[in-house]
Amino acid sequence: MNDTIAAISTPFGEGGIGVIRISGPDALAIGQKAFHANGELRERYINFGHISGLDGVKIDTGFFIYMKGPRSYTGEDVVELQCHGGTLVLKKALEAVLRCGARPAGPGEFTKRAYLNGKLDLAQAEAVIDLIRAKTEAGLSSAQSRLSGALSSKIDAVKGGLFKLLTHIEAELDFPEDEIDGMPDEAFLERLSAARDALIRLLSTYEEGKVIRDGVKVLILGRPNVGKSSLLNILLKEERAIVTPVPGTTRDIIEEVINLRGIPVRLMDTAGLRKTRSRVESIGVQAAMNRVKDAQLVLFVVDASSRSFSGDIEILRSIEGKKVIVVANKTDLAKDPKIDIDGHKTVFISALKSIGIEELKDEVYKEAVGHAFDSSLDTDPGEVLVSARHKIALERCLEGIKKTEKALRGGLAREFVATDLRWSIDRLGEITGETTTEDILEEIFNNFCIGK
Ligand SMILES: Nc1nc2c(ncn2[C@@H]2O[C@H](COP(=O)(O)OP(=O)(O)O)[C@@H](O)[C@H]2O)c(=O)[nH]1
Ligand SMILES: [Mg+2]
Repeated sequence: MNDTIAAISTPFGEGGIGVIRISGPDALAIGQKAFHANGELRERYINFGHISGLDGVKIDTGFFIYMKGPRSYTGEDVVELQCHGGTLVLKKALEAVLRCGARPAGPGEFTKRAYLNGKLDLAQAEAVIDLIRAKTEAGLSSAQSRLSGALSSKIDAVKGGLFKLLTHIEAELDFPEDEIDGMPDEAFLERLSAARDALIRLLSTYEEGKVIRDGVKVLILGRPNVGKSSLLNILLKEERAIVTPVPGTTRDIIEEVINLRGIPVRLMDTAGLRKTRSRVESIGVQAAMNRVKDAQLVLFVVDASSRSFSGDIEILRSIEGKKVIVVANKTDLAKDPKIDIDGHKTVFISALKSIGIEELKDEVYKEAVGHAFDSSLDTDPGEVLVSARHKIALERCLEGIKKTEKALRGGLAREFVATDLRWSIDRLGEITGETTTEDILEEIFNNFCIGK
């Protein structure tokens, strides 16, 4: 962290403005070599001037913003250069900055420095990337709430409780002759179980949190001409897939992301499943089946007006074990349709007449999240667990607490109780970053983009 890093922090491509971020002990000196202010440079002020290389040739006019550490994103001296957001302009401006002595920043390196300098804890740093990638309101507010420290303070509260217990035991161990009121096992166990309950509660939100952040993959499957593409179109509210009365129209897989009751749903429309002599179509059929494994939910579309469902049932049985909602389409053509396909949950719709679509969305939400959609429900988005890494740490902490309880109940020496407890506390520290190993840090920040 002794060197000074620089990167283009705005996305690649053309834009109104582009920003080059420089961070490190020499940020100001390097920035000043590449930028020539029209007046006297001031800190935390938008300084106008131009960027040029060491050779003095002007690259672009722009602004120079200097944030002296620790009052900056990374906690170090930071300079941000704004110029026009052209690919070549930015490339040349960055080259100039690098030639003036900065090193190209690696992925997530600015945020990593912010973490190492204590501007953010690890859970907050992870929230930064979720915030950037959020696709729905729910995902965004979850990331914002974690970035402001909601999850961290929850973890810290549990950790603080466990830590108090640990200091108590350690005091008993260190000063056995002093009359420290030993905590009775009962009281000890009570506090452990409070911590355990808090962890279990948090862990129970993981399925929902994961869906809010990562979304779900939903595969639309069924025989030809049942209305799969029509269903995709109506869910998308646009004519994305070609719809014709000719069976076998869709061959490629068509993928689109929709916002369904706040969760990002990746919808995949596929070729109708049938035996076919067309080479192109049979490749499409194979491609559809290949996607089954990957999908979290299958919308299996059938034609409600048809007389027999044996062909549908045959296909459904070939994907046994998958989460399936049967979508009985074309109810406008069927009077009083009653369909029972191997007892699968069935929603009746008409993609043509737009009937039953809201009910279908509710069912998809229920299957994906695990409980019914309720717009009046006002859960704090920060109280939802979204990361597999956090989940594993919490589960291990839970294991540690159970071991501690067992050690206490079994009357083991306090030393052993203390060891288990300390181990559990360290697992919580992995979430906020106090006890995270270097390779895990690497992995987390490598997921970031360069410039962040
Ligand atoms: N009556 C009626 N026709 C529909 C409905 N949904 C789709 N269709 C028609 O069924 C035919 C096949 O639809 P399409 O979406 O291409 O089916 P796919 O082959 O499963 O993708 C088209 O002529 C659609 O207009 C519906 O709900 N009611
Ligand atoms: Mg189709």
